Amino acid sequence: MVSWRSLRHRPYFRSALYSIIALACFTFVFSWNKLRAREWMPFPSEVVDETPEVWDVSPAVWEERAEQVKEAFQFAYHAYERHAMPHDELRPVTGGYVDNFNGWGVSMVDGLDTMLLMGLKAEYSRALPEVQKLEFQLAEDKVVPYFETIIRYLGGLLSTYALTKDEVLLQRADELAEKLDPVFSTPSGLPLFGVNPSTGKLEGPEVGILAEVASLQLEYATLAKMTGKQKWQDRVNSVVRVLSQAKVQHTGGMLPIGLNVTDGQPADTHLSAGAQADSAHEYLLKLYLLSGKTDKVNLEMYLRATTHLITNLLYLSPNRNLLYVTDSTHGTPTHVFEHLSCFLPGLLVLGAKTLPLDNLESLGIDLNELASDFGDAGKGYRLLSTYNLKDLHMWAAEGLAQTCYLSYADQPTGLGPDEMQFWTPRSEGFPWMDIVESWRKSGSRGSPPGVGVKSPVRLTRQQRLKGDFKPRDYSLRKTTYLLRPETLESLYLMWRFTGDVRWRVYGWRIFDAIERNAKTQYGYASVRHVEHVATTKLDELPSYFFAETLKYAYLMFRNDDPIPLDQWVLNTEAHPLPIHWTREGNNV
Ligand code: DMJ
Repeated sequence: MVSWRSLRHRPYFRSALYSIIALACFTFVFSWNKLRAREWMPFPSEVVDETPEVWDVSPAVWEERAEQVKEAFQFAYHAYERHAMPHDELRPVTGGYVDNFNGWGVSMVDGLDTMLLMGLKAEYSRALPEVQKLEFQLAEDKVVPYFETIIRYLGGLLSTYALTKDEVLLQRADELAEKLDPVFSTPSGLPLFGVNPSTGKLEGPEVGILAEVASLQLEYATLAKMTGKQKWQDRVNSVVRVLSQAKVQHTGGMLPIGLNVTDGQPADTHLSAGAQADSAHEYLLKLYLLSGKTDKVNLEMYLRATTHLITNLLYLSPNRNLLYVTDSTHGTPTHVFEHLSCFLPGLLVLGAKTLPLDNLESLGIDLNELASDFGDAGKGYRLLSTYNLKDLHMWAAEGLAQTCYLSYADQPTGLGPDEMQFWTPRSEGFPWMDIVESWRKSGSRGSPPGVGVKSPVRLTRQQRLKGDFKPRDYSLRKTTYLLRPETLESLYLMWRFTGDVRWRVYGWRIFDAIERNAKTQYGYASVRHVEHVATTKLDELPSYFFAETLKYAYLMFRNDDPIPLDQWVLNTEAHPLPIHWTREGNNV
């Protein structure tokens, strides 16, 4: 046996021991520095510089930025083609794939129109034969999630058909709608959660989710126009009829999240602009626009939803006066602000710039009459009818877009969290309209409350460790950045409609933060914690990154406007659908 005493005097053993100690010291110092870097990494200087000169860059620079977005698309999409196609999504950390939306190649179909807008003809030509092969089959024990399939697959096929007139796209769209059609076999005509396209087996609860049962109308109205089939328009009409007959007096005219698919009536009082509700509100305005501004039923529902939302779900934070939108149950707000809700400023600016909100009489609409049988729940309508509604919607859009941007700029990574919990020193919070009212009564001096340029606030390491969120007015409820598009979507719409370069610059900073913090060997990945600069990447690259996130960034930085918003309506997955459909027009 060799003893420790004899071993430690042997020269080779000593050098091995010294090497191990050196290696351990190095590893310790390296990890310590990495840990410290997590907290102390300096902010990129551009994030804090708010001087107009920084905003004022030449058109050539914007063109170059659009090119960078296109390169980002190519980088990730080529990796998807190499490692994941024809499966659904690429795993951007390991280079694997996942089938989470039926296994029909959702990233490809969701990304088709973005390729075309970016002029990526080679990628499009490689994708088209794959579309040709689609059969929409599924194992017998599974069901297609109807809503996600409509907004991603059907939306993607229809918009791409509108841009190219490649017949195979319309054929596939029509086949897909046929295979999913059994979902409408409910007494109300609202769709069920899912169906097996081969067997017709249905699945879904009695109480459906608002966003899932009421976000198909744009796609089906377009399919009806393109195929000439009345059947698809009938599907739209049933859903619109149910929504317009739902008893919403107790919820101030806003549809709650739970809708019973048998009788079409509200099943709860949970009101939200975020998860499970978002696109249902969005489609009310967009259906009016898609109809060439003739469909008054949807317009009136939009006015009701936004009136209740503005008077009951918008709040100001106590220190920074950040405007945010929250959800509520039985009228009690949670003060949670979701990334998903950041589509709302974009929707409000779209409405404010396309509707005669300051002259609703020209359309024969009286805001008060929309709530004539609401009793006390109608008081918000009476208040808003004393305002210039166009101004009010614009203020809300501007304040919310600023908060959505700050939710990114406040973080060391420059990426925004999935959910924030706003802090309020009194349980009822600070309803925005109360403060707007006081501001008006005291002479409307300065910017309206919550509106205007605000600086980011970074917590110190000490504050973060202590959980002291008061300087920022919120804590992070979900720390992930899931490559979501909503903030870029709103910044794009704010920029297109106001021409204020500030929104475009904010968009550029967000894209830059994605580039710096979410890029992997194979593409871009969701990020686990937006406060950790040495980011931990999650092995997921959702298809909406191709359909929406990169599309909005690209359209915002391009100097021309290939999708003019008086001719196109974007579905909730950013697929452009033509307002005036002709087989001959609309090509890019
Ligand atoms: C997208 O799939 C759609 O925008 C949908 O309406 C909700 N959000 C996701 C992306 O965050």
